[in-house]
Amino acid sequence: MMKLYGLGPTRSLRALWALRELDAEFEFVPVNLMAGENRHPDFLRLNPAGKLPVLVDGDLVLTESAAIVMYLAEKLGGKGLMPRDLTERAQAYRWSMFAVTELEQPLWRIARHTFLYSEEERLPDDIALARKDFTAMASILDRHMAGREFIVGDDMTIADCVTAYVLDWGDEEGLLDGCPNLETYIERMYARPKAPQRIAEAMASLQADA
Ligand SMILES: N[C@@H](CCC(=O)N[C@@H](CS)C(=O)NCC(=O)O)C(=O)O
Repeated sequence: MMKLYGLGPTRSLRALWALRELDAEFEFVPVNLMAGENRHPDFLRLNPAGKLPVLVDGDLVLTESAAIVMYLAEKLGGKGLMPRDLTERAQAYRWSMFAVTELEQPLWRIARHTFLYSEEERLPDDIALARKDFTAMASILDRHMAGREFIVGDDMTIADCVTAYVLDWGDEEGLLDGCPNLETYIERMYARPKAPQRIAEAMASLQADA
């Protein structure tokens, strides 16, 4: 059975979303980042970068949340998420890349300069720039979403799995105020019966378990 190594409010939510939408059988293996379990030699053998999520499927050990979503959609093809039409598939790749490079990177910079780097390393000015970068790119997607239910075509695709999570993250940062289409899009996506927890909810359950 496939194993997903992850933890509540992390990018493992993306992989979890794809597994659930595709009705895949899998075991969820929690990795406690706060306890440093991601630095244990056994985990580093799976991902030398010490990051979550990791998917293990037989001999395949796959890192990178977006790649995991794409792999699952290919592997369980026929169950959805990967458009059959080449042009639509190209658009699904395009928007997935847009999410990880244009939307996620500024959010990552905000996280790094807010709490991940040591206090001496943090650059408050970069937070302001990153907020501006995110907002500019989010407005591009907001315009694209006018009149659309999903990012590509008429059904949920990999692009939605990869992007809805990052928009929820942007929403946590209060950066979606000027993007009404994206606000309704994430509400709609997370109302799906197989959607994973939202970041705030996953964070709250993690704190309750601690
Ligand atoms: N590009 C990677 C990023 C993975 C990543 O940074 N994961 C975070 C949690 S969201 C992590 O495991 N951080 C632990 C660390 O960096 O020590 C992906 O999308 O999978």
